[in-house]
Amino acid sequence: MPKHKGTEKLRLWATRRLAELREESERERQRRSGGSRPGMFVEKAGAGQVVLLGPPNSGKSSIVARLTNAKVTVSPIPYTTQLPVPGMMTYLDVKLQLVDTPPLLNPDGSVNSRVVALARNADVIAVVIGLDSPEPTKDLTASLEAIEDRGIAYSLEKGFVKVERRTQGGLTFIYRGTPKFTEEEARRLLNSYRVYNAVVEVYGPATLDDLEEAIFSFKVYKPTFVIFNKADLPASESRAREAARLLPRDVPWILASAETGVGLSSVGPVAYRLLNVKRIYTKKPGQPPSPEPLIVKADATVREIAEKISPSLATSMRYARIWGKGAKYEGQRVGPDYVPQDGDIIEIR
Ligand SMILES: Nc1nc2c(ncn2[C@@H]2O[C@H](COP(=O)(O)OP(=O)(O)OP(=O)(O)O)[C@@H](O)[C@H]2O)c(=O)[nH]1
Ligand SMILES: [Mg+2]
Repeated sequence: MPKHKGTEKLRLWATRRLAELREESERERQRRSGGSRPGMFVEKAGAGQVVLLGPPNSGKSSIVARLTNAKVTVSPIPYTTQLPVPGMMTYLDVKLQLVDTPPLLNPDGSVNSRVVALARNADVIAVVIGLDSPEPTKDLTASLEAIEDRGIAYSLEKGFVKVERRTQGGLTFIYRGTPKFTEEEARRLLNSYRVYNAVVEVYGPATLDDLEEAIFSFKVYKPTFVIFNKADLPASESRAREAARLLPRDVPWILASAETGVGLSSVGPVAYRLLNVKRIYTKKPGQPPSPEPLIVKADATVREIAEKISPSLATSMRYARIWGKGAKYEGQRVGPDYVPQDGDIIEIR
């Protein structure tokens, strides 16, 4: 075992993770043997899954009820929601899945592992804070610390490393910040864990611990935003602003009220932006574009889009025509490496 001060934390994590997996397989066994307890995850639907989490009574269920057709239970009694419930909403012509969850922290202050598992599997996290709470700032800190502690990075600004293993090509470093380690130290740590081929993306002031956590997939990054709910209550805006001061710049926040509906129209656009995808409408020559967009990564090239339609199309394609914001002029002819923009129409030839 390589000697590194971060290793102890990793050991603790591995022990806890094993316990969680054991718990889950036990749950699964019970389910199979006739019980009807749903599994750990909520099956994804639409272009992206947004998991709402936070303290009890903050209004998670109320928001899901207001924005989707899901049957959720809203009540002034804390700890009302006991199981995750998904619902669908539409933003532009994109379907987003919102997931209501039980409170993140149990009554005894411990973290609800199922909620963490849901968040780990999500595409975007929305932390819901109720502005009727005596201390919204404390609630926000507690929620963010709870997920961070369990291996979910909610911001890239504080330092994060992504390690994508390859079968060849050696170690490639991509810097999106200034790490607190040298490349030599990083190589040594990677090699000590027998990682010789990988693309290593470094965000913010990442440390060697961040790198080690990435090697073991302990830490994942989930784009996160905060919904300060109950904006209809007095002094809500100044209380939200106060709490929002502790947020890194890449964690946006909105002020909303599930009661009046005010501010909730921002949920769609903010979640969509954090998903980091784009809508592409495909068409065949001489035909109108597809009514439903294809949802692809924001930086996807024409070739990657063709790949998503069919692998054979990607190999046989010669060029594409493109209409929309990403085109210099309508119907511009572009090559396979071209990167279209959100909302563009492309015809692959
Ligand atoms: N004034 C006000 N009350 C709200 C708002 N949103 C929710 N509430 C109330 O807050 C209470 C809790 O709402 P829920 O949606 O059940 O909260 P929750 O976060 O799902 O609660 P748990 O399931 O216990 O975690 C209910 O009495 C709601 O009517 C709001 O925007 N303004
Ligand atoms: Mg609820």
